[in-house]
Amino acid sequence: MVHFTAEEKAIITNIWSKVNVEETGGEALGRLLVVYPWTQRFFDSFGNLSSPCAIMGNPRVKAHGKKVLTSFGEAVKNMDHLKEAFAKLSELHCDKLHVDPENFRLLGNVLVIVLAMHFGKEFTPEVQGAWQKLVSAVAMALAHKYH
Ligand code: HEG
Repeated sequence: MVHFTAEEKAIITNIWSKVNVEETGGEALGRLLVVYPWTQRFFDSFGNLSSPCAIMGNPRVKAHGKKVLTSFGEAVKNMDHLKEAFAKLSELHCDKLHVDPENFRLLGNVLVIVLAMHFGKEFTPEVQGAWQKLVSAVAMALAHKYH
């Protein structure tokens, strides 16, 4: 079980309180699909994903990115029991959606990059470290129920 210090929790909560889940969620999912194009295979019902511009402007990518990042917000509220918080979603991604858990790590890394772009100087090495730790722990929690 990953342990977060009081300082890491404060850093994560502070940044999260300033995140626009719609904007950042869409941007993170869009960038995932652009940078790792094989991840598009899960979203073939989403319409036009033919170019970076099409992906970043696709309303269904934006909507799903918002849904994913909203759900990620549960991690911020449940840092002491991520496995329990994401158990149901882990089962869903494994049994129904068949998403390879490596994709959770990729999305987490993209999210850290998007946050760094948004927050600029405020995204100090301490902030980066705390967020990297959270996205890695969420990826582990989402992979936990895979069999
Ligand atoms: Mg997943 C659905 C959360 C990463 C592919 N994802 C969902 C849903 C949630 C969610 C809340 C809706 C579940 C429902 O309908 O009950 N996803 C979620 C989180 C993360 C994540 C929190 C990582 C932080 N998802 C993820 C990744 C992929 C993926 C990396 C694939 C590359 N998710 C995926 C697909 C669906 C969901 C294909 C179904 C989309 C649909 O058809 O509506």
